[in-house]
Amino acid sequence: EHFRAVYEHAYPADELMPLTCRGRVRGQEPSRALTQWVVLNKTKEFEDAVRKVLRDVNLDNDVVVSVFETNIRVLGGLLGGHSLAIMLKEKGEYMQWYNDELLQMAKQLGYKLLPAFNTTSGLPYPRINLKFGIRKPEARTGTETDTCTACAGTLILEFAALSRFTGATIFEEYARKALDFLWEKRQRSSNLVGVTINIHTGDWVRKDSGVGAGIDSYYEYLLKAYVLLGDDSFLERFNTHYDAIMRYISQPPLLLDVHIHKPMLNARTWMDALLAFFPGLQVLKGDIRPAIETHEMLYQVIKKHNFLPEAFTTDFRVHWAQHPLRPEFAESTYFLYKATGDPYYLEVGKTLIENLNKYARVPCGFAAMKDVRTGSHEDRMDSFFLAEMFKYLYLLFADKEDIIFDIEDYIFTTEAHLLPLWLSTTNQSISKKNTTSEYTELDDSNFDWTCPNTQILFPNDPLYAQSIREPLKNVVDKSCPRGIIRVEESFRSGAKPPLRARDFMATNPEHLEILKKMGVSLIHLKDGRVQLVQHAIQAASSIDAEDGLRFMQEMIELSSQQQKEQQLPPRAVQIVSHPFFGRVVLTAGPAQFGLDLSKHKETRGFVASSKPYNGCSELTNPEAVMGKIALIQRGQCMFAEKARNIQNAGAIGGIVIDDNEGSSSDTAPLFQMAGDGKDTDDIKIPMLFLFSKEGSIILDAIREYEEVEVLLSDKAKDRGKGKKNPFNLNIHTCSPFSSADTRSYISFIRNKKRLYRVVLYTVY
Ligand code: DMJ
Repeated sequence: EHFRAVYEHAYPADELMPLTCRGRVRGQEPSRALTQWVVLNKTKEFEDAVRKVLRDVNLDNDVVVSVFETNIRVLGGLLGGHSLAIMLKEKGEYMQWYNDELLQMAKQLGYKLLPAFNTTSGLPYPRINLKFGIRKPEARTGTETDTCTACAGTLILEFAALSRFTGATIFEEYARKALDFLWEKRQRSSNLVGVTINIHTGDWVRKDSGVGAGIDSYYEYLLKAYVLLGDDSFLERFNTHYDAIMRYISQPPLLLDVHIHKPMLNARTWMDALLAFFPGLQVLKGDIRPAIETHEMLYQVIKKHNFLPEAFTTDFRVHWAQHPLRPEFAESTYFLYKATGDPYYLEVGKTLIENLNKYARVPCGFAAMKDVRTGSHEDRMDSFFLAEMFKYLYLLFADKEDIIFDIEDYIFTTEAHLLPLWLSTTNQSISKKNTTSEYTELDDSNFDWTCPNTQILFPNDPLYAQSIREPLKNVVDKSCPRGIIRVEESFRSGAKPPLRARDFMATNPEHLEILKKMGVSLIHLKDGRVQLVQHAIQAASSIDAEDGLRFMQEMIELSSQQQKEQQLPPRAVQIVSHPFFGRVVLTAGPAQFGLDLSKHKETRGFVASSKPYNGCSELTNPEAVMGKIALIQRGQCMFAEKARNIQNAGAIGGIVIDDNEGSSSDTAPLFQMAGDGKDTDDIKIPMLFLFSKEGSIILDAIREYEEVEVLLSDKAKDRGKGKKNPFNLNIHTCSPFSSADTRSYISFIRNKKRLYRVVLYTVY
């Protein structure tokens, strides 16, 4: 149904904008959702989709694209489409007319990407112009110096497949060269790689290292390159990195970023949503226990916030509130189900589907969550939602006979396109001979479990996975990490540290001396923040170590207080009339005056534009806004003045819409509408602010449906089923301590500029 919606409302644009039911155009690239039709057993639809792509797609557009995204989404989509097209053709019923046209298109695209590799390192430039290539004036790209590790290290599957399908070896050679370079540049003592690297010098630009954003699929492609191409050197590299990941980054059930040079040092106190793919990769590696643990932790975060927030803290609070419908968790759920056969993972999948239907479904598709706390939406549905999320969820519940081919004969690319495993024996002219292995013998001690089989892994123990999950049952909601208990105990004495957190100055040498004595080290982060890490064993004495713990605890409290002060509570405008029925939720900014929606019941009403539209003088259409929620344009007078004018005209609420065309809460920070410096107690109605992009969704709705009813609230309410509001925001009281006994850390904001910027946003 939703693939059809894409074709109906968006085609030939790349993606559907699900709130406005329009196509999102970024250049006429091929449809990125080809392979799904075959997996869903919609062979006829696949055939039609291929014809459409061949008829409508033009790769010669003057558009600057990401080499990484174009590779995984477009090239991978074409190659996956080709793989399934030839499989169907061979079966003799469908695609009989097919003559490698998708492959020819893939080859054309492959050649268009090659100029990006024109660097001394062999690492590709991050962006390329599909028509003009790179570094020419009209290309508008080619001056970049850095790229991310995943950007340079996620090419080998598609590029090798292209080489092996066509016999043109250059693609595989280039992808191998980039991988060889990254391998050479790994930090030799930790065997970890950083997040970004200079493509000319090979220096690490960001020296933090995790398994999420910026690195994720580099690791995935090393292991999958081994599976697809059968080349041991990829497995050796993967295993070396994997050991390092398990030693430093994996702190079960958490996966925490560290510094490549000092891998015992955590680089952050939060995790990003992209790392949710990692349990799936661990299944492929055969390391099931930590996969079950991390997956369970992630599932509890999802149960708490309905979706995996883009980033969440070590005590499972929201760090970045958006959720662009990422598929990684569904992917890991699918692989864990395949590995364990435990029906628990079907229940997990069911919850994912229920939450998608309940919170993300909108009239034209599924909308990304702008803020999981308020339930507000963004007008986007990324192609990975169709290519990956739908596919993994479908496959999770599919029986073998539901799929018309044997999926075990294929490998999933990072975008879940399918490449056939028989490629390993085809056109292998550039495989092993170009790679030099540092190993004489392959360390495969942990590799006997490849393609996990429940019989081998946990014979006669159907409760194996459950027994690993059980101790983690309350990890998110009820239990605090162990470290905090020690601190609380030490606090019972009431003693105070020799240096109080609130007095601490990072530039005061005496303070630094005290810190050192307490075993606390201080790191200045590039973004202006300061990170404190305590190693109790580095303290001068056990008493100093205890003082250090007290100091850290104070600092944590101070930091979370500061964060709370800076946080802008977003509000929600929900369109509740036909055909939206509460399914479209827009992120809104609050006002420092008028009815506080976090304390009062929501306000519901039909909307009406005020006249004058800026609301800066007495309204000339009071009869139109009476008893309604007035729409007013930003500008020309104070927000409070607008509020008074619409209130006097009898409005029950107001929505101020930004006058800066194109502004959006996707790109601009939300702010609170300030009063006018005088007493604003006379303003009794609720006032919310929408950026222009969100505002135009309401204005468009009025144009189309005339009568538009909205709900102003602090978070989206249940969609008319009379149930309690499903968007619970649980405030967790644990502090972000590491569970390691001797280590605690905190990263806090002491950058006055940032504070000042936030203050600035709150004034009119
Ligand atoms: C996908 O495009 C790919 O899986 C990529 O490797 C990282 N994640 C996105 C979707 O979240």
